[in-house]
Amino acid sequence: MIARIVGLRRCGKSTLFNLLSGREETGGRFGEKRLTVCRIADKRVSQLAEVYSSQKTTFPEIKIEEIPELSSRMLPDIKDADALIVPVRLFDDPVTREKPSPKKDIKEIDSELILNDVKAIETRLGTIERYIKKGASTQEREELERERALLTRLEGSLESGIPVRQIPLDKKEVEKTRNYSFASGIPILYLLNHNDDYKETAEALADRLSSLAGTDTLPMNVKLELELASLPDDERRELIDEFELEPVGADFLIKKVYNLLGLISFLTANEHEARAWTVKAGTDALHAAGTVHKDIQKGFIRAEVISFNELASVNFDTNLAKKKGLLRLEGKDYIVKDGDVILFRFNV
Ligand SMILES: Nc1nc2c(ncn2[C@@H]2O[C@H](COP(=O)(O)OP(=O)(O)OP(=O)(O)O)[C@@H](O)[C@H]2O)c(=O)[nH]1
Ligand SMILES: [Mg+2]
Repeated sequence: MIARIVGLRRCGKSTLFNLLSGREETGGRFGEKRLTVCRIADKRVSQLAEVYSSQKTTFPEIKIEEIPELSSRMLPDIKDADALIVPVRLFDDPVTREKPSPKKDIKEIDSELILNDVKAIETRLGTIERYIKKGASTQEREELERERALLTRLEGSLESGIPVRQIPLDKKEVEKTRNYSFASGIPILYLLNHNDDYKETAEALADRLSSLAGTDTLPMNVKLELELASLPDDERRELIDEFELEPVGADFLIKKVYNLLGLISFLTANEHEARAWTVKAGTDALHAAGTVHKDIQKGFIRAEVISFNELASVNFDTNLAKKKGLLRLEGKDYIVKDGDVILFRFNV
């Protein structure tokens, strides 16, 4: 899984990347892409590790890459992103002194993504036309015509400024559009990057944007958060208390991206390792088993499942959980939930 940071000039991309990567340098070298791996902090894993005296704890990770500019040169690099983190400037531009124009900026970013998708659609429509003319078989022809109808519909919406992520599609169409990896179809987290002067503006904008399909929002003062993050713990706490600050924190941001991707974690724990595993929401027990090990999937018998909160409610006493009927035996088709603690039973 990879999320990419993209945005307009001086919106705070490099500052955000430094916060997420724990780096202190002021910015990437000009035009340089930078990659970091962030872990999805999960207190439940640490708690399980304590209970089971696990030797190791393992958290899910997500790659985050900073794209230095939003240009047609860089667009191929963002197309395979699973999510985009888009900082939006809500402070006066330190170079031009221009006031923020967040709505205009958001539009501009969408236009750039949309333009790229329209070009891709036009190319594909041309190819379809040629195939049909060349005399495809009836079956091929029907398929091509269906594809052409879908692409034409998408093109119409795009041309009126609606990004793919906001176009209602059925399951089959979603599957089809995935093959094209449309840039405007990638889910977006708008990071409303504000200073003190624009805090309220950012919060109001977050409310308004939150209803858009395929997007999430987070108001944050990235520069301040980076400054706080680079302080020793006691100094940071002092500042937070003194100025009544409410930092969002990099962990919360990363969790937001994780959720935006439709990902959930299930947990496993024993004396060797306590671990959170990533699956798409809606994954069944059989495939969840496969993420742990292919052999467990092949030899799957059943899954012993309890939610983390239920397990915590009996003080992590599995026997008591069994007595109370909280520990369930689930089959292959059981849909795994976030925070399920699972023990897979399998044959080798
Ligand atoms: N007040 C304020 N200034 C910020 C914030 N985030 C970034 N800045 C400032 O805005 C300027 C640009 O920040 P960068 O992180 O370099 O932005 P960028 O998007 O990487 O910029 P380019 O790479 O030049 O496009 C710097 O002077 C930052 O200090 C913020 O949250 N609040
Ligand atoms: Mg930069």
